[in-house]
Amino acid sequence: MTRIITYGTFDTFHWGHMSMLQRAREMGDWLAVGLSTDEFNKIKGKHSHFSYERRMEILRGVKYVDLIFPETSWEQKRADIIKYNIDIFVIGDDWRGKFDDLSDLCRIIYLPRSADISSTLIKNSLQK
Ligand code: C2G
Repeated sequence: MTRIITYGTFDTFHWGHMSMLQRAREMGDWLAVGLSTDEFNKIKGKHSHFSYERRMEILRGVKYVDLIFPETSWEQKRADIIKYNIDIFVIGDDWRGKFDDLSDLCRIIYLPRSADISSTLIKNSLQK
């Protein structure tokens, strides 16, 4: 059984998020998602339109996701990978190279981001 992990905010859930989760899940048999809490988003310099609870409800409905747990710090990834016995860490290529230090624990794969869609784009259109 190949176990995958990914992380994100998944605000104003859209096609780019779905595609990322689908491609991540198809690399193995089980996908865990570390969902950024509202407090961790502040540390990341992000503000999400939807609360952690709402973002979690949406992710729960995605058939590619097997487990959701809170992402509360930058440093927790090593412990998560060990705890969930992870084989592959997958994230979008906007993070290329940023998590290479975890490569002693598992494979690291940066997948291409979907073009022409983002939470920022959706939020900006909502404000108009
Ligand atoms: N994504 C994508 N295409 C888009 C937008 C997002 O493939 N058009 C991917 C990102 O690359 C990421 C995932 O969807 O793998 C979640 O994106 P975000 O919610 O923007 O994640 P982010 O806030 O960058 O959090 O510690 C890591 C962070 O928590 C990542």
